Amino acid sequence: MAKSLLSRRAFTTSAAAAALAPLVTANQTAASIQADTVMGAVRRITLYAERLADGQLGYGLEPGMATIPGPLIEMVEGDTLEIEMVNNLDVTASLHVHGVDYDVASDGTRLNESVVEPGGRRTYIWRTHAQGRRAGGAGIEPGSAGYWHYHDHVVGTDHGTGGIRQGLYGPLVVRRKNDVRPDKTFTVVFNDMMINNRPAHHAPEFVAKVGERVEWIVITHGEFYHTFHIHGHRWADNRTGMLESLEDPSRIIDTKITGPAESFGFQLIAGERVGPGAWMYHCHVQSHSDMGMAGIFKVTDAAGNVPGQPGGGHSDGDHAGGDHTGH
Ligand SMILES: [Cu+2]
Repeated sequence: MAKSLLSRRAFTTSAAAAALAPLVTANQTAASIQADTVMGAVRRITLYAERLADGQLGYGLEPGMATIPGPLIEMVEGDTLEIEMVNNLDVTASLHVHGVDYDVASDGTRLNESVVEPGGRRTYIWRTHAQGRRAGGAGIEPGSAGYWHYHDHVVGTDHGTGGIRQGLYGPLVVRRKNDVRPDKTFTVVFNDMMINNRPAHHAPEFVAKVGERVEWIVITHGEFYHTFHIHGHRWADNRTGMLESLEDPSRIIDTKITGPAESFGFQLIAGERVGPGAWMYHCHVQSHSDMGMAGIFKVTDAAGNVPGQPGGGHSDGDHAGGDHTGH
C-alpha cells in the first residue's frame, strides 16, 4: 500500500513523532502496524466500492484494486479512523461497521441518511477505546479490542443483503496496545455456501511457514450457520486464541460454530507439533463440506516446501503476508 494513502495527525507530539504506522493491509501489499507507539492516532484512508471484473462487488484501497474480502483494517484501542468512501458503483452503497464507536452519521444506513450515492463520497469516522472502570461503580466497560467486520448496508435492500451477497464486506481487527502481532493474517468469510465469494471447491489456499504466528479472522454472512475447523491445529476460545498464562482457563478448541454476521479470530503457530503439510480448513457442517466449503492451509518447511507436495506455491487471498515481520 502506498504510504501516501495515509495522512495522520496525532493527539500528542510523542505520537506524532512515532514511526510511520500504516494501519491497513490488503492482498499483496506491504504494510505493518507498530501501533503500540501511536496510541490515540487519528488516521485517514480512502476506501473505494467498485465492481470487480467478474461482476461481483468489493472494497479496495485504490481504484481498480477492490478485493473480496475487502482490505484488512487494523486499529489499536484509542485510535480514530476517518474513512472516506468513494462509491464507484452505479448503485447507492455504504459502509457499516461492527464493534467500534461511531455516531449515527457514520452508521452507513438509509435510516440515518449515511449512504453514498453513485459517484459520491462520504467520510465515516470509527473510534475505539480501551477498557476501564466506569465512573460510579457501574463495573468495567469493555474496550474495543476484538475481531470485527464491516459491510455495505444498502445495496439490494435496506440491510445491504445484495451488497453483502456480492462481496461488499471485509475484516477489522482492533488490538490492545500490547497484543502480540501476527506474522500473517488470513480472512475466511462464510457467505451463504461460499468462502470469500469463491465458487464451490475453489476456496482460497493460505500459506505459512512452520513456526509462523498466523492469525485467522472468521466472518459469517448470509442465511446459514457454519462450523469453522482447521486440521492439525487448535486454539484457545478467548479474545486472541492464545493462552495468557499457565493458569488461563480458556477452553481449547479446533472447531467453532458461527452464524450470520458473527466474527471471531485467533492466533496459532503454524505446524506446531504437527509439522509442515497440506492442512484442510473447512466448514464442518457435513453437507456444506461436501458442497465445497473447504480449502487448504499449506504449512511449508523453512525452505518453502510441503512434504509430498509441489513447492509452497503462492499465498492466495491472505492479508499482509509476511509484512508484519521485520518491523
Ligand atoms: Cu457451513
